[in-house]
Amino acid sequence: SPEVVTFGESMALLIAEGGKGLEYASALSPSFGGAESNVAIGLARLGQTSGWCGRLGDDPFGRRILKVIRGEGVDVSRVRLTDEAPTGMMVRENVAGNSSVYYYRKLSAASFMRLEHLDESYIAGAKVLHLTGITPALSASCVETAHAAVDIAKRHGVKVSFDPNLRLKLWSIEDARKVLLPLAMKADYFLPGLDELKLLYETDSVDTIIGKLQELSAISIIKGGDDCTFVLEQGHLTSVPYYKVEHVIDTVGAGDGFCAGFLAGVVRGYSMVEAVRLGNLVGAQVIQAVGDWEGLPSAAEIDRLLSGKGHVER
Ligand code: KDG
Repeated sequence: SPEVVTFGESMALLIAEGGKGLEYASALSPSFGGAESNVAIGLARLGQTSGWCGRLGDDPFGRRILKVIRGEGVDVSRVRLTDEAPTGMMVRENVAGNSSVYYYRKLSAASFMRLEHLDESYIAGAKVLHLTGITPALSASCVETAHAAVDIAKRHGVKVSFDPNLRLKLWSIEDARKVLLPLAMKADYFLPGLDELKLLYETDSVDTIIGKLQELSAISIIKGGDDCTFVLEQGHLTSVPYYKVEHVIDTVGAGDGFCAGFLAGVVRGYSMVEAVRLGNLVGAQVIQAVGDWEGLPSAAEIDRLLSGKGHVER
């Protein structure tokens, strides 16, 4: 099995061109996205082995997505193209720096994921299972599948990494809390954003949030601070500063890039602070490119950045 196994929904993505709103755009450019496949691609680019499991419709978008993810070096041997339902889709516009997404993913192929689609030995052979809170937002069978995957991982001593990735266009905060908090309880690494924590724990008080996180057995990595990521490990809170970015182009996918860098650090045996530092560096690269995963850096790019040589001029 690959070092990191993840599963979830990847969808066709159509982006309105020219900074126009979708009502007026004259062209949409095709890509795809999906938080978990973004993480898997990020890991592969960093030189780690990763596997993305999921279901796509046996349609042109599904085939296209599968080919690209495979081309990125992610193991897709557990992905199925199915006639059951179509590949989900999302459409995005970015007007004056504000990005909005519209989902067309109800009853998509991924929403029909079920227990029997999980390969126990594949998960059991990994070092880390990574999942996000988007998958259980898709359907009741996806909630069950997410718990089953986590239970398999725990049975086999595989670490569980969980990013709540709260998507309020998919479910209400009340429904999300009921599902996401129990999953967080089972995680070894919990990777929420500060805004998500405020919503999940219904408080703006950072002290209250830290108190709640201390009740979990997980190490919590809190993304989205003003200028740093926080690590909460055995009652100790450490802040790891962000890298400076001159031009932010597109922030979507930054969290997934962070997770990829962090998990690369975990499987390499880095300390939590070192792993978070790599996560911060990867996240900083993603926001300097358009798209959810296109800006994910390779291991060579990371080496170049860390050695201070900057980017390659051609
Ligand atoms: O984190 C980026 C993802 O949100 C994006 O790629 C799409 O998975 C996605 C979703 O469900 O919004």
